[in-house]
Amino acid sequence: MIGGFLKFGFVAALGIGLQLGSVGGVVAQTPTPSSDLRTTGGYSSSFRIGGAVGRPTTFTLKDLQALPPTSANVYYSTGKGPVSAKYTGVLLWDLLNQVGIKTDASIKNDILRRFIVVTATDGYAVYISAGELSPMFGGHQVLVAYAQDDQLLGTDSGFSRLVFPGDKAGGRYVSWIKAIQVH
Ligand SMILES: Nc1nc2c(c(=O)[nH]1)N[C@H]1C(S)=C(S)[C@@H](COP(=O)(O)O)O[C@H]1N2
Ligand SMILES: [Mo]
Repeated sequence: MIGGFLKFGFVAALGIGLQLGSVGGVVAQTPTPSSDLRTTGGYSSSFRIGGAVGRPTTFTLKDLQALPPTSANVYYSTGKGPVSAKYTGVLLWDLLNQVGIKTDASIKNDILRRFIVVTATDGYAVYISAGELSPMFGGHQVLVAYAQDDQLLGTDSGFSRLVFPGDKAGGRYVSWIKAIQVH
C-alpha cells in the first residue's frame, strides 16, 4: 500500500497528474479515492452478508460452525512462498442460500448477472460471479474457512477467510472478511 502511494507520488511528481500508466518502467497503481478502508485492517470476528439478499445477516464463528462443514486440501503460491494446507469451513454458496440471493424471475438466468464482493478490514476486495459458484454452472467449491489444518484461524487471517481450491496464487484467499455484498 505504501508502495502504491510512493509510486503514485512519483507519477504525480512527473507532472502527469492523474494520468496513470507505465512511466520509465514504473507501473502506477490506481489510487483509492477514499483511503479510509485501507488504513484500518486487522482482526475481524464477524462479517455481514448484505445487498441483494432476502435476509441480511451477520455471521460469527459460532454461526459458521453450526453449518455443515466442508474441507479442502489446497496448494497455492504467495509472495512468501508456496502454501499447502487443509482448510475447513462452509461453502460460500450455502451461506448465500441462507440469506437468499434476490433474483428477478422475469430476467433470463438473472443469477448469471449477479456478483458478490467480499471485502476485508484492510479494504482488500475480491469480486466473484454468482455463476462461478452456482452448482448449476461453475459449481466451484469456494469456502468461507474458519480453520486451517484443524486449528481455528488466528489473528493473521481473522476468524474467516476465503478459500479457492484450484487457484494457483493466493490472491483470492481474502483474510479478515468483513462484508459479503451481493449485487
Ligand atoms: N485481507 C487481505 N487478504 C489477503 C491479502 C490482503 O492483502 N488482504 N493478500 C492476498 C494475497 S496477495 C495472498 S498471496 C494471500 C496470502 O495467503 P497466506 O496468508 O496464506 O500466506 O492472501 C491474500 N489475502
Ligand atoms: Mo499474493
